[in-house]
Amino acid sequence: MRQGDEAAAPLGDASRFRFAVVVSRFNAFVTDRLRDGALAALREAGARDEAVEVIDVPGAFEIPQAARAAAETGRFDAIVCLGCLIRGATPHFEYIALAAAHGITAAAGETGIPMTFGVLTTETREQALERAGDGPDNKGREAAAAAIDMASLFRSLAAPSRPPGIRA
Ligand code: INI
Repeated sequence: MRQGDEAAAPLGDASRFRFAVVVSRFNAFVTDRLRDGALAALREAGARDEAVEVIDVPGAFEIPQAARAAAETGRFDAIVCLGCLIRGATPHFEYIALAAAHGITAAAGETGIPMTFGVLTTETREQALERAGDGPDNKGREAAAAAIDMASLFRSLAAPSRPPGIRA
């Protein structure tokens, strides 16, 4: 079974965590839908409304800067990064896509706050919209689900005593 064929994986418990959702306004006809998918997943997983903060940035290039600044506040357990690059309309597609991916990776590594990647890179508008629909394949939802899992993992890794044995 390929990823994306199955029904939505069950969401973890988000009730004990705080999240930032960093959203690029560029291609907002897609990123609004990614944001809505992410917020719906967090709510469904039990996150309190006051524990979720949406941070808008102009474009995907600015996502890592805002994600890093959010992480440095110490207010968040995980950060969901959402954006959309469409190759046909973007001569410097590769530069921005790489800057976003590398920047988010570096920001997560250097701040110690998990960040998840919901930045679409597609050839066409249609492909982007397919990944931002109402169903389980919404990439904003997927990024939120990963953020819940990572927040939970980091909380358990930070716990002073952990039972011995192999973790799945
Ligand atoms: N930003 C995006 O998020 N997606 C795009 O497709 C895009 N295009 O087409 O250029 C884009 N550009 C803006 C960029 O991210 C910065 O906001 C801009 O260069 C200012 O720093």
